[in-house]
Amino acid sequence: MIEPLVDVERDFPIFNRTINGHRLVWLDSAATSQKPEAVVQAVDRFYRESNANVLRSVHTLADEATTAFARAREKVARFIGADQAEEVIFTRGTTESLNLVARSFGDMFVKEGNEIVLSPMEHHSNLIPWQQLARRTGALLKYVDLTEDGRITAEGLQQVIGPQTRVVALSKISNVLGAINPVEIAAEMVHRVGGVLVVDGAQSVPHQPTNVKDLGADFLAFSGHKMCGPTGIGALWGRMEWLEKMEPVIFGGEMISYVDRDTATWAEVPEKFEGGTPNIAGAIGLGAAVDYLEQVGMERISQHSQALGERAFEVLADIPGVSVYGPQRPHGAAVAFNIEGVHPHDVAQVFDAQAVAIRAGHHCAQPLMQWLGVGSTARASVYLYNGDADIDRLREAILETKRFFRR
Ligand code: 7TS
Repeated sequence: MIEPLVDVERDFPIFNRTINGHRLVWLDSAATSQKPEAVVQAVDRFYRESNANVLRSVHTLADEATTAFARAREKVARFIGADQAEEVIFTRGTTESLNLVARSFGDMFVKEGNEIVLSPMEHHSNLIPWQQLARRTGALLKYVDLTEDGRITAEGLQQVIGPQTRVVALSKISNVLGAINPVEIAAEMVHRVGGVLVVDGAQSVPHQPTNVKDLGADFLAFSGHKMCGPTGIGALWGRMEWLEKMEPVIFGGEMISYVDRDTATWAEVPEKFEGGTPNIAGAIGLGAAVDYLEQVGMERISQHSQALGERAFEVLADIPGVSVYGPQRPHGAAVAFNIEGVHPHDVAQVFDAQAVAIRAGHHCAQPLMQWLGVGSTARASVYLYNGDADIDRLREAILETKRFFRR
């Protein structure tokens, strides 16, 4: 039996409600995770007790807010194995982080004729910023071939990484296929030719222990809301040697050193990249989420997500008329599937009547849908509050859907 890793009703207020008369089964954590009481309270407490802007004023509340904001950055840095807290830039999330790298690093260091290596399983937020960079610079996009079951291999990477490669941008874990990608191998290859590795950690940072040095990444992007934190906060980690060289992309308050009528100079990293009032409460909430995940233990979460993802894969693959996508093992927390003859949106709707929340659609990965040869899929995704009982409910929901559409 795989049990949830936490006391679900005590830690997560949302699981105390029912939907359509049933206990909620949240199988949509790849879209966003539910929030523990500790995170809700940290945000609430900030607004009730310490609300002030950061880095600006000298009064007591400003000092408290600034200290709490700085502590949140330190927690996030430690959580991903960064050498210095300053290497963590707070952003709105993965999308903004990846746009920042493509705009800033990309416009400075990627030239006409250079190559940007991607995979067909990337989320649109790790595709379109690179497409746009290619259009601005005349660089070329190259895609690594996937194996039949949707894996990236060293051989595949070898074929596309070459002397012109400046950027390799890959997700560590796919939000659709549940594939766990060998980005560490890509790091070695791209560094040999003088390029950088950008890792989209949106689905991996919530589920695995992360150490940016072990990944070999130059940049790592992730979102707070998929790891028990609030929405609207995330981070870009980058190697300081790059961040120091890079130009900001948002100009305004708090990102400058000196301004006169015609010119301006920039503040140090990370403030240089954080123009404007940041999401202070969000950052503090993300710090609380990091504390919560560390209390449970990232190693345990990793084993749990993978075991439950693989269990879901097996259970679904066993049901006649159900196709499951991606590698069987190892398989991450997201499992995409289709029921023969039923549109994924109809699947999700029948599921909702039973309070089983899944996502249906292209999952912001249309090139992957094209690769799979489908228009869309249903997707169940698990996290630390799910267990076998939820997979049973998933199975029942599929059987019910099949009965419903046979009628
Ligand atoms: N990269 C990956 C791999 C993702 O799964 C997502 C969000 C993003 C980037 C973008 O993250 P954001 O926080 O900036 O939006 N993925 C999903 C999903 O699978 N369903 O909804 C959002």
